[in-house]
Amino acid sequence: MPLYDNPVLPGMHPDPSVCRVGEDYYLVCSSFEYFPGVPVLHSRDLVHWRQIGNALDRPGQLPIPADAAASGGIYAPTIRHHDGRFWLITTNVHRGNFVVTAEDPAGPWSDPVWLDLPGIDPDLVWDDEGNCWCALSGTRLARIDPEAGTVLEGPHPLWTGSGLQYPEAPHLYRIDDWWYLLIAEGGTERGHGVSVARSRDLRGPYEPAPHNPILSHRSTDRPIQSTGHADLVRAPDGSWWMVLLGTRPQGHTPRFHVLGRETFLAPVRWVDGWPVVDPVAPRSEASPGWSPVDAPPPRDDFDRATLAPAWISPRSRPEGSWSLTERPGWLTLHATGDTLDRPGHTFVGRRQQHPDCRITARLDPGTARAGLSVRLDEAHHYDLEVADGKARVVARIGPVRQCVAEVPVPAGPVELTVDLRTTDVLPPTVTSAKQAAERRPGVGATGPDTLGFLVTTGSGEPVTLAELDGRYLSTEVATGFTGRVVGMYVTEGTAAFDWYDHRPTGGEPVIAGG
Ligand code: 6LW
Repeated sequence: MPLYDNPVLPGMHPDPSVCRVGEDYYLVCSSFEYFPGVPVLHSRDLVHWRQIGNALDRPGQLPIPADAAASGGIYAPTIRHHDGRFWLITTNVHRGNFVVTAEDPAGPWSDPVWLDLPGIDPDLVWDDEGNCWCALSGTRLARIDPEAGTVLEGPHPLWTGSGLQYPEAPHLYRIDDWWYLLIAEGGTERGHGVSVARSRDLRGPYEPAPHNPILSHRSTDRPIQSTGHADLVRAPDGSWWMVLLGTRPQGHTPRFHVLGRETFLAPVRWVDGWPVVDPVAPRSEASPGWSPVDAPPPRDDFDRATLAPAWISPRSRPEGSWSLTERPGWLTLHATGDTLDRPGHTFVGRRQQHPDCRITARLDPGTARAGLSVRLDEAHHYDLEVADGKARVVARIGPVRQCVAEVPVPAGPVELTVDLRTTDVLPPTVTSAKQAAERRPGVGATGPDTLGFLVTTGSGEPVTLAELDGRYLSTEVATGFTGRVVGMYVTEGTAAFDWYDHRPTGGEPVIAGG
């Protein structure tokens, strides 16, 4: 049997939900303040995924206030296929829960049908009589009309879990005359876990599994942490699988995760009528449906008429702020705000997907101020930018904004590179010459990674401007639900990007004990 590597969706892909139609799986996850929202991915084997669209790709589907805080926006969708249609329910934390539907999961998806039903993490399920039910965090259950957006009954309390904090992320499944209720508990940090209960009656009462949580990596030294917020799916061969979120913290205690919460895959077996999941391994045996897909090319040349679905922008991407036709073969960006420190700027980026990777963009700055930024949010980003004949690195960490390096550059296109390398995470006290010799170069040897910023002009060699400690662009420092996004931006005038190239450079990340 082939082996697969976890995470199956690296980079910020939290709160995964999956459904199967025939041989095809479709997965969605949270997108928070980013536009377009709710990435939709397709796979034939649950291992190899390709993004086929975004469910919320029209501004009218995704009302996010222009000044919304980071980690607002869209939380925790559920995707299901019912009656020949795809149904997706999710929460816009500024407005409430809503349903969108599609014939084709690649889109277009409908406009939202809003529900007057407070709470997060909505689930959708249909009972044997065709009634539609929505479970929510808490957990609670309401009968709804998903086409009209009306609540017909409830919400009733359902199950409060095994006693850990935040019983949330409910999903209900009809399996062998039982209703199974899968939830997350313990909070989305290191205490996260998955618990399950079952009932003959959808409304309950629910009987907890004898061994809850059925999955948690809390208090272990496993490289994958925070495992929780799961969804179950049955493969065509009858095997069961769980998609779930987890993190890969790096560095010395308290350890830092920088890619956000990622999507992992775990096999599920049934013992005495309960799902059993082993701890999530970095590498496991795949399902029989093994079906690799071509990885997307590492370089986007901006030669197509539309932006690939992986490109995201904080809060909105207004018409007129970007163009692929103004200068064919280039992505032209027009400034909408004068700083990355506040919402409202022009930024087009992608999730950082590998702990060790190198990202380069070719920029024609013209007379603009433009560059490449690695961001967690408006208060946590490192920028490599060109303006006024100079390239500079600017670090924004909390209340501090500092230019840390500056070099003159000739007029004309430049290549901007961010080289992200996981750092040596030996304990701060080096106890042997061997340990000292093994220590890899880099500042912040106890942080998760080091970010090198390089500029290349003409046919010259790359010049390193700065090497910065990655811990300040981690969730542990910035707080929130998102991971790093690396993107092109302009904060003054108009600039054009010829291509953007991102490729993994490392082997397995170096993992330290706490
Ligand atoms: C989501 C909740 C959670 O709504 O984090 O890990 C929240 N689980 O279920 C945001 O992603």
